[in-house]
Amino acid sequence: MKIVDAKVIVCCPGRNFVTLKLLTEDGIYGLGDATLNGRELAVAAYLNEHILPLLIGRDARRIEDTWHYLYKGAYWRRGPVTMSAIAAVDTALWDLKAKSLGVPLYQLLGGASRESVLVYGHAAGTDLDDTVRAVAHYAELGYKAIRAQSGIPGLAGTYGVGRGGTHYEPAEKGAPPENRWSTEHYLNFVPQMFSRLRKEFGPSIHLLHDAHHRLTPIEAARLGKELEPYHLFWLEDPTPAELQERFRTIRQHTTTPLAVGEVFNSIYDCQQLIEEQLIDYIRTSVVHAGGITHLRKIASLAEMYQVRTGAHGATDLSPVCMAAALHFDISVHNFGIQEYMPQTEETDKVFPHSYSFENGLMYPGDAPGLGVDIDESLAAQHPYQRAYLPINRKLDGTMHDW
Ligand code: GCO
Ligand code: MG
Repeated sequence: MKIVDAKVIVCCPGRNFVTLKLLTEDGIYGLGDATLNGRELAVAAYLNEHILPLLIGRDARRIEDTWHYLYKGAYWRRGPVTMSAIAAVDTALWDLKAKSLGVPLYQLLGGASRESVLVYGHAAGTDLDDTVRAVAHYAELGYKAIRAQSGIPGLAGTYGVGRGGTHYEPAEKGAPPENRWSTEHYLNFVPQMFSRLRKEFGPSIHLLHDAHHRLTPIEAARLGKELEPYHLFWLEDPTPAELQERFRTIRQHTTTPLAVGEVFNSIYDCQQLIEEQLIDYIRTSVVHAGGITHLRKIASLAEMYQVRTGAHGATDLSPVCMAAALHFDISVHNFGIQEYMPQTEETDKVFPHSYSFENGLMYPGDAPGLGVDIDESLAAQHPYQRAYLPINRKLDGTMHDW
């Protein structure tokens, strides 16, 4: 099963996506997502200039060997650009292998460990009343787990607050949008928000919150402690995680479960967090953490320490990644939850897929491989448009995490 052709498809059906398509001599093709939000063309160039020439003529069945060939062979290891490029190749090879055997991918990953995949959606409002309405809307749509974000009194525009409806897209065309930040305003507001949400929606709905790396460990400890009465499913990215031992401080002070890892790209980024049980959920994704091959290794390490998976699944992860995530989620023993944000109609048309959502749960479907395709002529009608994620400044203008 030799690879005879490989191409990178960059398109913007509402937002930018980078997709790798590998074709074999048998006429079967596989797809992999390579989208790195705001830095898309770097991965496209890495693939085009440095990886594709190495793939032609290789045996598509040798997934593990190809992973190490690209990882060890590059000498320069890790990093989001390299790991997203390797992820795309790895995902496309798993897709190809499952298609060639005529089975949905999860059958090759050990088969289904559960009947469905629990997902959480994003409810966001400009103020507290608006956020209550947004959570109610998601509950009506059947979601059993809802992430709640809200505009903060005294701050104009906060990251994580959508633009209405169920569509949420942080990247913007043109220069990066600038938000203003005050930790004091934020810490005073968030416990009030969850107190209100529990009163309105009762104890059984799962509520989540993303702090988006904006706190110090001791601030995060305070927030986690104050949120304890509201029993969050998780508090996400309370503090930047470059220094993994920072989480010891948070952990000593609070029983609020912690989720971290959407920006990680290798097992080494979360090794200490997992081995010291400093987190409860690991959020690494197929596209940014080296593909299905590497993500399974992270999940296996996590399983030993009772850490569950909770993969990143925002709209900048394409339907190709979503499909791969669902095959991973349904098969891996220590699955926790999957993030899910519906894509725009144009995106769903460019990427027809067999996965489905029903009543707060998702299913990968039984089509061979990933069960997702790309309509290349439609993709060509949506050319790349440069876009950036926002930046965040404190009230005095200092750059801050966002
Ligand atoms: C999430 C994330 C996203 C990311 C975005 C970056 O939890 O879904 O924090 O909002 O910021 O996907 O590309
Ligand atoms: Mg997040």
